[in-house]
Amino acid sequence: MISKRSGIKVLILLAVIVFASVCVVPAVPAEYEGRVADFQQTAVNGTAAQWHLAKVMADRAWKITAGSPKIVVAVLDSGIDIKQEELAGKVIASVNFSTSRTTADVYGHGTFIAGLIAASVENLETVTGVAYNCSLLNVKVADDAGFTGAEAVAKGIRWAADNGADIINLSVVLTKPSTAVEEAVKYAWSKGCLLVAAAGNNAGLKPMYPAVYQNVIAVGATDVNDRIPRWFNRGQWVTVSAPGADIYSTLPGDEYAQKSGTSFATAIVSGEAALLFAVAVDENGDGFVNDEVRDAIVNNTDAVPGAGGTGRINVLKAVETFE
Ligand SMILES: [Ca+2]
Ligand SMILES: [Ca+2]
Repeated sequence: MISKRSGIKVLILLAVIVFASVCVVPAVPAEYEGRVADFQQTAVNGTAAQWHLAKVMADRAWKITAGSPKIVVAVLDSGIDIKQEELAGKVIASVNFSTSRTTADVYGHGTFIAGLIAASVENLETVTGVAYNCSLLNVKVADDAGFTGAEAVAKGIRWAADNGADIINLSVVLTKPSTAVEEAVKYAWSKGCLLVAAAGNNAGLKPMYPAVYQNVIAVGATDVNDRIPRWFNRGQWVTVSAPGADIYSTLPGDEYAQKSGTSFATAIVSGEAALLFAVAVDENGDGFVNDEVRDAIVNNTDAVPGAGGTGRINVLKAVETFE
């Protein structure tokens, strides 16, 4: 299917390295187990499914802020199943820049991203988003086989910036630079949006786009034991790392699964950003908080040997900087 495409070939992060049905989930460290169980009763292969929430201390950050429906995260992806039980009422608008005929998520990637960011806190048996009170924009840029292109991504970024997005989640990877995408990134940043993008899963050093562009938070992956997955891109251009291996979230049709990839680490950082937008202060008086939120994320990580960027995110530490 790639051969049908002209110009830059883009693959939405097929971050589906591991599915729940076949994976062996590493044990959750003892210090996290109790807190994970407080929020997530579901276990996958005996492990607390959403271990990432406690690992990045999102559950403790919620005691300071649980975000707000006024904070809007645009998910530029394969669409979102707006009827997913965990996402009811979260998606405030949908738009389609892909070649698909529908804004629905046939491929199943965008719904997984949406759940990590905004899944309801009310149904504790399944999934809770890092910023479970926030709202979502369903910006479909990838077709029903998961492929997208620079033109769709650039249009999606501009549409999101013009339609109320505070954060733009880009779990997509272009292997070549694109002036259109770079200009769209600059435009969105100038409108106050924070852009968060995946570093990619092909274990290389080569820059990936749009992650490498200025002011975009480029996200690498860690696992449950704060080790670095072998597939993670290790370039110096990575900004921060977040949990991206054996991550549990929502699929279309009220299904759930565990998957791995920097796509999912990216969504967790977007969730952190959504919490921060609810409390951030425009300290430098430029009219926007995207710069303060970016700095709070980047400067409040935990040191993890080998992790990309400044380390693995810590949502509690970052939220506390605005207290
Ligand atoms: Ca839930
Ligand atoms: Ca500012």
